[in-house]
Amino acid sequence: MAAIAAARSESDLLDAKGRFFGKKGAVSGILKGVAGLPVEERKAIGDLANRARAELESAFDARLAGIREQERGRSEGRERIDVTLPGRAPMPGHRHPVSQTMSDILSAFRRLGFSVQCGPDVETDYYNFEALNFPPEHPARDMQDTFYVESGTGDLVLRTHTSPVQIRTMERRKPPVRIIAPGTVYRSDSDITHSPMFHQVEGLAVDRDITMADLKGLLTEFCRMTFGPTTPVRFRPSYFPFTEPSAEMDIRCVLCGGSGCRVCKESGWLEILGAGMVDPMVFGFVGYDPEEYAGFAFGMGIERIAMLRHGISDIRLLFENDIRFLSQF
Ligand code: FA5
Repeated sequence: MAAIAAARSESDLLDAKGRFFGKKGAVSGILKGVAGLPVEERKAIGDLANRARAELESAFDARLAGIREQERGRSEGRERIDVTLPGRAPMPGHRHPVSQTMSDILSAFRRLGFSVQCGPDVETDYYNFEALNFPPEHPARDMQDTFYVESGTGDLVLRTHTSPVQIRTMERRKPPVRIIAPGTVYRSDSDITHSPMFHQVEGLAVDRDITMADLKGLLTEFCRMTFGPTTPVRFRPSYFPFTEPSAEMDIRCVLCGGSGCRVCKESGWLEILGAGMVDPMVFGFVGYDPEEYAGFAFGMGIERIAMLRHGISDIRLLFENDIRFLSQF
């Protein structure tokens, strides 16, 4: 009885049971010995021994139930859910700096009277190049290092710019046209200011009496809205097959303030867009009369603008998806 009472766990208790009731156990020994007793003692000793065994067995069963009950209580205590503890708040996300910049740019142009148009990422050679006055084999095609898509016909590309949306829009509509076209574009480019996949916003305005002064005025106003009224901007002559004359627009490097750094390649300026007056050849492809209408177009790189706004020195940071970097914006 003392051994049963002293057992602290189920295995202690089974040990004790083995010692008394096992083949060579004390109780088993007594029960076996009863048979060898003189007849007159056999009945009395036998009764006593059986009673003792029954008492021990029921003490054993009671202790076993008690130990199991205790263990259940202990594990329930360990596993209990405290419904009064505060929950774990999910980390709130926010828009990627490229998406933020994109939507700011779109809303600036919407306020300036432009509406949004989209086009496909996988384009035909005709829309990406030919209708934009890049004839086959023309050296201007080398300005954009193109990813070609295996298509059997050999004329599909991942669009290298958003300019094909100009053609798609003018094919569908008569002037006046005032659209912007945001989207993803692809080039085989990779360094601290160029990535193989990036974003552009295209702009196109066609109407009677549109001049280069309208283009300069619009883009200067856009830069004021996006970079603040005091950021210096400049226009440089440039070349695109689908605009004539063509220009590129730079803003003062916000990382070095113009003194020269790795990002602006020591020039103090960062190119943000290409632009120009729509070439009459392009109007020929879409059936607009160049004697009646004139237009301007521009295309800007969104990553470049996000980098300038936030002082980011390497374009690749925008695509590595390191939360420590992204959570700063
Ligand atoms: C163009 O893509 C012309 N379609 C722009 C245009 C539109 C000119 C309408 C005239 C009229 P460009 O190749 O220069 O031009 O690219 C435009 C902008 O995209 C650049 O100023 C730059 O900001 C950005 N850009 C170009 N390549 C990359 C690249 N690999 N990674 C990130 N940004 C890039």
